[in-house]
Amino acid sequence: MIKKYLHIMCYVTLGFLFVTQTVLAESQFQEIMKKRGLTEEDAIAALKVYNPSGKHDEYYVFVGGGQSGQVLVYGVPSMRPLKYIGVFTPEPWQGYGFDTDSKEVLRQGNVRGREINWGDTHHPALSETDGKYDGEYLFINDKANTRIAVIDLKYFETSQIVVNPIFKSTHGGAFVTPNTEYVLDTCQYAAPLTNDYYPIEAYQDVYRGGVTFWKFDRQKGKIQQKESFSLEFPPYMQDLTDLGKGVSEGWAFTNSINSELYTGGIEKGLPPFEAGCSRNDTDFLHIYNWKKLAQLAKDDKNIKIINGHRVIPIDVAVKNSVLFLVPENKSPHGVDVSPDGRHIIVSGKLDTHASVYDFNKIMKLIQNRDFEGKDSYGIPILDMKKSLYGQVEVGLGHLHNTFGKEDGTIYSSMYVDSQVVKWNYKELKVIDKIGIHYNVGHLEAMEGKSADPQGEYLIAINKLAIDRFLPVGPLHPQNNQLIDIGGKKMKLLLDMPIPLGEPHQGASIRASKIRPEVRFIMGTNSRTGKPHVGKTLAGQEKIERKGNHVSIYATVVRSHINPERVTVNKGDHVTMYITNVERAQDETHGFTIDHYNVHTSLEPGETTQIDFIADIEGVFPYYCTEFCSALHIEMMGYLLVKDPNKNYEWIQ
Ligand code: K7E
Ligand code: RUQ
Ligand code: CUA
Repeated sequence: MIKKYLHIMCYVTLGFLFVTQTVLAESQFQEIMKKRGLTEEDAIAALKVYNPSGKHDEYYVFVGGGQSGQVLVYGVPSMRPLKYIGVFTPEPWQGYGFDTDSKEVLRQGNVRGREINWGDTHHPALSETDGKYDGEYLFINDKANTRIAVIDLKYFETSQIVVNPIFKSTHGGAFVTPNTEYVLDTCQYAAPLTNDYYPIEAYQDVYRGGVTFWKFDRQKGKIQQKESFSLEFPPYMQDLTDLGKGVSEGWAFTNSINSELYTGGIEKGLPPFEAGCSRNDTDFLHIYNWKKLAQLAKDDKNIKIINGHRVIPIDVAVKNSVLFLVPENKSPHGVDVSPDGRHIIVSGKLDTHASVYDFNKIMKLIQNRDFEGKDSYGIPILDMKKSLYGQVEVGLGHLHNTFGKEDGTIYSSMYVDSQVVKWNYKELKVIDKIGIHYNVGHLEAMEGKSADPQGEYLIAINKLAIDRFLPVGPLHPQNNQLIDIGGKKMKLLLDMPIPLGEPHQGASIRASKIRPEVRFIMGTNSRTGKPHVGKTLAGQEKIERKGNHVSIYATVVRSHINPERVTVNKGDHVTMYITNVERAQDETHGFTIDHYNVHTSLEPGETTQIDFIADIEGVFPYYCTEFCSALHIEMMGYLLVKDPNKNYEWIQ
């Protein structure tokens, strides 16, 4: 009995404590909200995105860094930035472009002999297995210089850059096939596929567009240029692409602008380009079978070699029934295949309607050879009405799409209306709209372009920020907005300024799918993933001279650079191999030699190489650039460069 009584007393006391605590917390909440001018809705949004110290995010998001030529990685829902990955542009912190190993990667991106030190990154694509993200690799395009880069997500570093051998402009990349057999990049502005000059009058006859299929070898983690090929398209201005999956696996879809084949000519009194290229009511969606094209490309009789690259001409593709066109509303932008592969959604920038094509209907027309006619290059054109599943009025300036978790859910960006519109492409009806700040481009629901969308959150990747942040002069940061899509109505949660460049597409992936290394196997060249030729363990440090080539095998460890003196002759070629022999997580050292424009980052276990000609005489301190211990400032040494033909007073 007494025991029971005690129990009850206990509950009463606990309950009382709980209530007083809640009241206390509530009054504290009220006070903070009042002080900061927050509404209840703001406070709920804050709770949804806040990570206390040490708590990790649920998703990674990779966004193209636009004109920075880099990739930005941040976490969702906190929107905290995690990394800039140097891709097409030197990135000094990571030593990218300042040590020999990374320069080798960056210089793979030389275009026609020219060193290029920037890029315009638009569309990151995650590697896929059965259309689902597997977290192994990331690919990204450079619109400005027709390149694709491979990023190894073991290290979050760029491991390869390839340059398009035939196109002079690309935009529709990177997009991957459902098992990452190929990375696609489509042409944008047509030009001769050879590197020769042809006047603009040769546009219809000689200028061409197309799509490049970069063969990816997952084991090697590299694009295999020799096994890659392209398909030639007419000189319509190709834009974005998506790959079929599920029922449509094997097919790919690329939309285009300028079915008029207009080339402009204001100087001749013709209408400006943008007016001339949008006179027709429709443009063309290209439909092609990449699996069959890959077979065709293996046989020499189906291809022509242009700039050493295998190209399937339009007529070969037509003869083999692997290339078709279907009209689409004029000047489209995004094309997106539904998670099950059955529906193909085309955004019409100049039309308030989104078009939903039915893959089954398209296949039926192709099987029955039920064509409306041919374009001037002989490509069969399917009837638009017969190919459509339906159309929905979504709004103005429809650019891009991403898919939600529930069946048929799709989110579309309205650039002109500054809205994200949630609608159902199966039921063909609009469900919800939310205002965006401002002028949204791409948008990304979690894993929203994979075969297995996760819903939960959506990021609106906006073109204008205007008044959203503290002003920093006329060039505003970009604004990525996080939206809660877990409930019935979309709710805006958070704005994130991006001060790097204009992100276009984002690619998101559940955090548990990415398993990066925290250290390298001792002596690894991070750019190749293989043991570095200059791997040096503690006790193996040495300086070797062969003629005028001096090789230094160095180690760094808290708080010492070994060797701490290096004397060379003016004009010597110096190769310095440095190994960070630390095992502790995050014990990174940096290394630079003053005035020699070299820098490298050495993460635990990594070996990097620096090369330079010691062409300036004098005394050059070198030091560790990363605050690594209480004796970090002491982590230094000297490079001494002397002229062998001079007599120095101080030498005895
Ligand atoms: Cu719309 Cu390059 Cu995908 Cu930008 S593109 S927004
Ligand atoms: S040293 S802690 Cu320049 Cu003060 Cu960095
Ligand atoms: Cu090593 Cu500072």
